[in-house]
Amino acid sequence: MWKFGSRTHFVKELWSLDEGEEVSLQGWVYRRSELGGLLFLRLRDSTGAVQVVFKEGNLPKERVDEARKAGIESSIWVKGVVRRDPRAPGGVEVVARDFRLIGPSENYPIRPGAGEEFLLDNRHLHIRSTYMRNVLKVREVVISAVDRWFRENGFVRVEAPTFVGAAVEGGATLFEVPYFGRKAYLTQSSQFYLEALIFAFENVYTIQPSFRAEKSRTRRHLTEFWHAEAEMAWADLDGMMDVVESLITYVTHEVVDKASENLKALNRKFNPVEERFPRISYDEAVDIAQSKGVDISWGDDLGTEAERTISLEFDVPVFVHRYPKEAKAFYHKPDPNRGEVVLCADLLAPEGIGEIVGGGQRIEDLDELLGRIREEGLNPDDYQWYLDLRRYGSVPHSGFGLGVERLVRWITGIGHVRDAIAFPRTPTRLYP
Ligand code: NSS
Repeated sequence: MWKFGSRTHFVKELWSLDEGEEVSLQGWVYRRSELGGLLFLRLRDSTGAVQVVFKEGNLPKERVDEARKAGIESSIWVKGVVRRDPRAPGGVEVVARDFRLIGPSENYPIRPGAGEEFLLDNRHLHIRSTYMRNVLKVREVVISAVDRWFRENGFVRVEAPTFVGAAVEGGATLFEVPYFGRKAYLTQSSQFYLEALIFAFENVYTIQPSFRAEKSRTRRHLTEFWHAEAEMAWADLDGMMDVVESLITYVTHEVVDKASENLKALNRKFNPVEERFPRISYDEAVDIAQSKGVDISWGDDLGTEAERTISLEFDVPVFVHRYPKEAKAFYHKPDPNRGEVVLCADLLAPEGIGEIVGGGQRIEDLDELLGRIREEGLNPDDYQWYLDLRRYGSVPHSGFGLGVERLVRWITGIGHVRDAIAFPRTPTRLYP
């Protein structure tokens, strides 16, 4: 005897069952139609969707009537038998023998053709869509792969605070929060805390949100994004690029291994990348951008347009290293062979995506760091603990930050980083 509310199978398991086998399923109504006296409900669970056919005679009339009332996104329980039918999507359907409407849903607001803003206002519902579920599944595989790569390569996972007292990446994008009569900020990057933690663990990483008050409305900026950051004692710029290269290579292989169905459903043809990635200097990058007509002069940071242009020149990720000192934050170590540039590197993803990783070698000398803090007009008092790291056993060290949503955007081929996160935060979006 069946027990109401129990589930014997997930949808994805149906395809390996024999014709006539009895199953109980739970899920949501994904599509519905009626044809020639037959009711068809497509039931979706977390593993897939299957067509369920209701025919009077196979189950009591009141159960069929109950099923008729099940609107799109109602939650339902069905018992039935597996039937192979070439006319059913995927070649398998379930012939209903019993039914319960568990949570009704009437006039589900999301319909085909809904506009972008409407979908964002209804993100709490839209995450159920095939599109969002596929993108978010790729995201989950990406985050797990990043975590696994670090753990398997000798990094210790750590966490840093969200409330902080001073800027890492420049004051212009700081979110200010009242803090018991003082000002606090939301962290822009966990880098400085990771720099402190290398003295305990040498190689550390974290995966947590960073916040930027970016007013620019672009396809690659969120005000809250997930940041995978790493810091390594004794590593130089080349060592840092080697790590980024292995990490990204691994993640792309994992996604193709574990989420190929999701990429296919997104119509995305994506091939895993192989080490090594080209490494070009900022000077070369500016030459390329200028030769393609981008308005940029030596000394400017590479903007969206320059990055797009450069990344379109390569069909693999490319490192751009040694930017002018003025274009980068104060903590970057100047190149000893060429004082006007710093030992940093950004990784640009192909297809016009642009920067997905930023990092480099840090200044390890106390006086040099103090000098740079003063040069940038910052207050050394705000950075005393950070300066202490140079007072007590300083070491050469390097690290980087990877924007999770930007990486997911590239891998999935979606048009905007906001779809790479379930509940995006942008200057105009705080709901849902
Ligand atoms: O500003 S970064 O280039 N670098 C840092 O924050 C360093 N302190 C990281 C470190 O060395 N530990 O940001 C790093 C990455 C960047 O390449 C993007 O992929 C991502 O963080 N990022 C963003 N993603 C989405 N939205 C916004 N606003 C954003 N800003 C940076």
